[in-house]
Amino acid sequence: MPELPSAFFPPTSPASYTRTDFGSSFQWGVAAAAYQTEGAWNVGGKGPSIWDDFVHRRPRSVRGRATADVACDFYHRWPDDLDLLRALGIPNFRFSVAWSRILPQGVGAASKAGLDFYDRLVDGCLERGITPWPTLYHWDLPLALQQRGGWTNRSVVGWFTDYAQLVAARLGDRVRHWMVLNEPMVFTGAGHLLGLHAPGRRNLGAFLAAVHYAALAQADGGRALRACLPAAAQIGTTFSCSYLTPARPGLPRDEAATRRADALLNRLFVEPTLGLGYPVHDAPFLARLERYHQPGDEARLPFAFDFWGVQNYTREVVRFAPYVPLVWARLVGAASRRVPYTAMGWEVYPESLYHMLRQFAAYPDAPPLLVTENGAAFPDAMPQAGQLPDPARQAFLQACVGQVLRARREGIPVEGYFTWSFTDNFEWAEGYEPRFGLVHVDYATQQRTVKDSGRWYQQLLAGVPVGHAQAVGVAC
Ligand code: GCO
Repeated sequence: MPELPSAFFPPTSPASYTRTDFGSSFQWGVAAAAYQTEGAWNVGGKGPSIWDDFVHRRPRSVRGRATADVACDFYHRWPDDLDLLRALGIPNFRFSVAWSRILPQGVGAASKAGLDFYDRLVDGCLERGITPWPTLYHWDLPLALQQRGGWTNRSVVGWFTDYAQLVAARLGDRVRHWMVLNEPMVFTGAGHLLGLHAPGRRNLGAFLAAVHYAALAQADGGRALRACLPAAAQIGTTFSCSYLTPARPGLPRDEAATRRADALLNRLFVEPTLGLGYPVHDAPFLARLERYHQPGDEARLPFAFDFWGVQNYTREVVRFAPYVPLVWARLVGAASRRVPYTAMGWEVYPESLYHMLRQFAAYPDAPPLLVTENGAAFPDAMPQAGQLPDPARQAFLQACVGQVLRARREGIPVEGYFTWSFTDNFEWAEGYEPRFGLVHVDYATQQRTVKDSGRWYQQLLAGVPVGHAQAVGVAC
């Protein structure tokens, strides 16, 4: 067995642990998303989404001119993939519902085939003893709604809540755990300010409008679900976050830049749900969000979620930047070039997860936390004879899960951990090159091969102690 890279293990990560250390009610799972895995982009009456449009109309925006027209073909292969989940002993599966598969025009008549697909997927999970955790919006807005302004049109809030209720009415008798939005900071920022993701806009006004309407949709979406789901339903939403540290600690300009970046990247969508409003105090340009407010909005932004999904991959180092307007800050990467990086160019920094759990848990009214995404892309070899050693990913997960245990031991209410991702999949503007999966996908044949990191997870879930030094390699 290849040795696990020791550079990945901060001294604060326990050297080994077992599933029992987390308690019997801790939720273990894997996460995935519709556009990244399903394929079948125009099958079964599905309408196009902004991502279908983005990859086809602006192919150079995606590495390798890749599309997710087929992706992992999960739409057709889900029974086999769920069988594999069960074989690995993974009890919870987070996936997303593609809005335009259910409502090809975003609003109006629902597609029977689309609703049936998710109905079968939920039943397929339950039949195998796997708990389904759907997310309602993982970035694939129906194109028909984009043509009406998408997230920059205030009507999107009502379009979204109608869609949420439609899904809840169909699946709510069997699905107990729900997530409203996936990482609103990313789809508003990368999609409307940076132009890196669909719908490819680079416009401050569009970004601010999208932020405010997404924050309203987040809370109204929660209320819409609450209104039509059984009382036992758990309603959450997810937030992207990175632990931020100043490039030059102690230098007031960098410290202030770090606070502004924190307000924007980590707090923007969290604090409105608690009734704290937007973090304008630390990022004054956010006062411009008021332009999009209407009377009554203040009261609509809070919603008492049953849990928050914390999604963390790395930390960021922040430096004062006099030429970056509004936020006057930029992310500069770790000072030392000798620290390890993932294939996404993200610093390997497992303690980031612990720090973000602490930061979120520190809000007086914070609900319980679940890590709904965490993982890493590293270059993988091709599988040989059904095996694929991926010591870097395994080490990263070992260290990050250790940081979750560290948080729990300090009394931070973190109640679950979902790895991103079950299989390799379409990584947005990065195409298929970064591979995050516990399971390798050969895109030419759709063959799945469990990586050593997947076997490591299987062992952990089977109750076997896992540690820095432990070798893995049990067949499933
Ligand atoms: C996100 C998304 C996922 C990504 C993952 C790796 O966090 O960006 O939820 O869709 O694929 O995070 O970048």
